[in-house]
Amino acid sequence: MDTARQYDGRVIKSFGKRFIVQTSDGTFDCELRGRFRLTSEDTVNPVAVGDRVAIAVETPPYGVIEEIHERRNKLSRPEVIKPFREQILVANCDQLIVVGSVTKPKLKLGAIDRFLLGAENNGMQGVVVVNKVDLGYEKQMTRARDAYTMAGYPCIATSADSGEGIDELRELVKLKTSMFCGHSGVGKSSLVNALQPGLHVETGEISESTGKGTHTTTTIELHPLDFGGYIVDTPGLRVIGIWDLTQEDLPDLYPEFRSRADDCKFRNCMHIGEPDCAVREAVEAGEINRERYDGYLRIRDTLELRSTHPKG
Ligand SMILES: Nc1nc2c(ncn2[C@@H]2O[C@H](COP(=O)(O)OP(=O)(O)OP(=O)(O)O)[C@@H](O)[C@H]2O)c(=O)[nH]1
Ligand SMILES: [Mg+2]
Ligand SMILES: [Zn+2]
Repeated sequence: MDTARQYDGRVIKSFGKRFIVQTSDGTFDCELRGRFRLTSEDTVNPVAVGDRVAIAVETPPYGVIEEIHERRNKLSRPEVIKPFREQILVANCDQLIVVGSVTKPKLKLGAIDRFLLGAENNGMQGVVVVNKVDLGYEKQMTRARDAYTMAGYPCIATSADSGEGIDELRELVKLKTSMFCGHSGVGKSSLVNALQPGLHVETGEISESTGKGTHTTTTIELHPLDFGGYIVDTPGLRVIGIWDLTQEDLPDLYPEFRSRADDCKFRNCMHIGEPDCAVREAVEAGEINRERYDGYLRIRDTLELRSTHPKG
């Protein structure tokens, strides 16, 4: 006789073959029904942190994941050991909160742009947070505001130390799933702790490919917020979610280019010097931020053309 109780829940943490699933009735320690284990050869983890799942609980606190609900989006990377396999870092993440600091370390718009590309490339809302405004450096804040509000991104000034902007940030993350990213030392963990004191975020190990073969395991965790929503903290990374990009993909990932590209003479205009390019004209007219545009050219230079890319 099947006396198991059924719940819908969210995977908030995983340890190898075990998944912690949060439900309206608390959290359960779950494993997978056998049939999920042998899914696609191309995927490392058939169930990812962030997945919405149906579970059966017979002997609390243990349960079994019976079904994975359709994913709205996912953020993945090539698996470290077998790079042709996909490793999903997080599923169903609404926002990428891209954090920079006015100083210590100094503000790098190019770094923020790269993370925003990761958001655009994976169907997440990008949000820019410039932290440590208690240290002054108003010019840096203005520089960021010019670049990102013109591009259409929310851009807020915060200080985890003084509390400035924390209420505004809390409104932005409320009832959503948000992943904090940005270079090391900008104050991601401090902001997460300021949002919900006592959350006591410990960042797991997650490393990026350095091209030198130094990798470690990945531990990503969704922290439920008292006021609704989930937060994922990450340790300093340089990129996220753009490992498969080619030069041709890039223009579409800049909202302020996207909205003008229809007015370019050429349908596949890359906005790099073609005649009658509406994007270049907007840069000249001060309607597209020049630093963003120059950054676009620099990032483009680091990418391959599709014809030379495995995905081509
Ligand atoms: N003045 C000032 N210092 C801050 C602020 N936020 C964080 N810090 C300091 O900056 C340092 C780095 O903060 P963390 O929160 O650890 O930065 P992080 O982005 O999580 O860094 P990683 O985990 O290494 O990626 C710590 O010494 C914090 O005390 C702020 O708003 N103002
Ligand atoms: Mg941290
Ligand atoms: Zn153009």
